[in-house]
Parts: sequence; C-alpha cells; structure tokens
Amino acid sequence: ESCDNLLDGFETVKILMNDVKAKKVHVLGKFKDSDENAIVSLSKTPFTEDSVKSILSKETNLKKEFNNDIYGQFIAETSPSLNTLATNTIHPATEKHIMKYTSQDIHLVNETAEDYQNITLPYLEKQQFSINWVYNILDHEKEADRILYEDPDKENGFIILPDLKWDGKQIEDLYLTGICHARGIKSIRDLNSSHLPMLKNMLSKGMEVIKKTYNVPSNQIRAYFHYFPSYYHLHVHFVHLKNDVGGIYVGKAHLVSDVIDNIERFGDDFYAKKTLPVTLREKDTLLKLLLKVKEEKPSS
Ligand code: M7G
Repeated sequence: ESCDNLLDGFETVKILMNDVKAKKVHVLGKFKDSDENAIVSLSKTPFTEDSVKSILSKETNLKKEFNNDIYGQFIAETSPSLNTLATNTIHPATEKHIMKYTSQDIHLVNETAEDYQNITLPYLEKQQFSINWVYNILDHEKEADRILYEDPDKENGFIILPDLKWDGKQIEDLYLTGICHARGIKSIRDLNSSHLPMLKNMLSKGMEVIKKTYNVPSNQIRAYFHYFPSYYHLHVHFVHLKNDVGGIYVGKAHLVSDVIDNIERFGDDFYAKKTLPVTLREKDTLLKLLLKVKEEKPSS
C-alpha cells in the first residue's frame, strides 16, 4: 500500500538524533494540515544478496573520488528502487517520545526495591507511554497479518510477531517480539513463581516458531527483557545473536532463561527484592527523582 502524499508538505523542525553508526536519523517535524508533532525515523536498510547483485551492474553509475595505486574510491549512484529507507513515524508524538528519540547523555543508576515502590511505581502510574499498540496486537486489531504464532491461553499464552525494528528481510538481524496475553504484568519487577509456566511457554514455543519459520536454532537467539522497558506490558525480545542492536547491553537486558532460573533458585520474590540497574536519559524526570533519594541517603 503506497502513501504517496504523507511527506508532501512535511516540515522539518529539527534533527533529534543522527546515529552515524546505525545509519539512522530521527527527525522532529510536522505533517501538512496537522499542528501536532511528528517523529519520522529513517534508517538505511541492510544489503541483501539480491540488492548487492543489482547494485553491481551497469544500472549503477560510479563517480570517481580518487584512484591511488591499486586503490579506488567511488560514489555509487544506484537506481532509486535500490535506495529504499525503512521509515517509521510517530504521530502525534508526545513530549516523552521526543525525549526518547533525542540524543542525550545516559546515566546508570541502581534502583532498590524500595526505590521502585516509593518512586518508580508512583511515577509510572502517572507517566508512561501508552500501550494501546500492544492491546491492538493482542486483540488482532492491528498487525494481525504479521502474527507468526499465537497461543491464545489467557494466563500462559502469547503472540509472537516481527518487531517494529526489523524489516523482515535479513535473517542476521532477525528481531521478534513476544507479547504475553496476561494483562497487568508491567515488567520483570512484577514476576514471581506464578509466572514460571508462562515464561517457560513463551521461551520454548517462541524458539520453536523461530526454528520453524526462519530455520534459526535456539542457541543463535538471545531472548531477553528490558528493564526499564519503554512499554509496561511484559514482552520478550527475540533477537539474532548477529544483530548487535543497542539494547542488549549489561544493565538493561535480562535473559529470559536467567529470569526463570533466578525465580526458581532464589525464590518467589527475587525480582520484588532485587536491586536492579537502570539506564535513564539525562532529561528523564524519573532520573532526577531517583538521584534525589540517593543524595538524601548517600549510603544506599
Ligand atoms: P521496550 O523494551 O519496551 O522498549 O520494547 P525499547 O526497546 O523501544 O526501548 C518494546 C519493543 O516493541 C521494541 O523492540 C519496539 O521496537 C517494539 N515496538 C514498539 N512499537 C510501538 C511497536 C509496534 O507498534 N509494533 C511492533 N510490532 N513492535 C513495536
């Protein structure tokens, strides 16, 4: 389905983040006829075997930059159809979205169980991203044709589908999301032994589906949660080991297998009690709130 007019009259307000390494840019702007903020994200898509073959042909014009001994450097002007960009839009974008996509310093802070109860939880109750998109998926209202597998059980079931971050083309950057049917589990903080059957179900069936659909064995997939997540409805990130996305770093990613093991070995309330590291952006109000208690009680 083509949306030819969407960018007609788009007005760029500013570039929020230009990630040279990931070849991705997040732009704040306005669509024509709308006063509300929009974020448009562009990313260069990975090469595929087919695209490489088409680029390396007479359709491509090579403009010489220089030649030195045995070394040459050129700019390749490919045919427009080979130069597509993965484009994501958020509209209307809230202040919180703009913050999420604005380049800024990140801080690593320890959140104790007490901090969670006293600071994070009350903050989340007032301030969090809407999870409508999650419910739309669970209710088959959106992305229904993208669902790879569904276990409809209300307690232990889930839906697995390609993540927004994956264009579905290259197996090496496979990125799927598994969303549990049970509602009200915000993050790993809420998990206890009553959730073990669901966690095991998501892990084993998720891996089975990946093997069946993409022929990738489970030992080449990293299945993990984020803490903090952006969206507070429990979901698993299933990512190919070769996909070196940001978001797998220490202090943010928690392997599903570790979570299961911790609850089984160390008890029902492991995650309710554990001090968890959290990474927060400089301008996040929650960072200020968490740092404030640390200053008041420097020993913790
Ligand atoms: P997270 O850990 O809550 O947030 O994961 P973060 O990784 O974005 O910080 C949410 C996951 O859901 C991310 O991997 C997103 O790319 C993905 N996601 C977000 N949205 C809004 C959508 C969506 O509308 N559809 C799909 N399929 N995935 C989404």
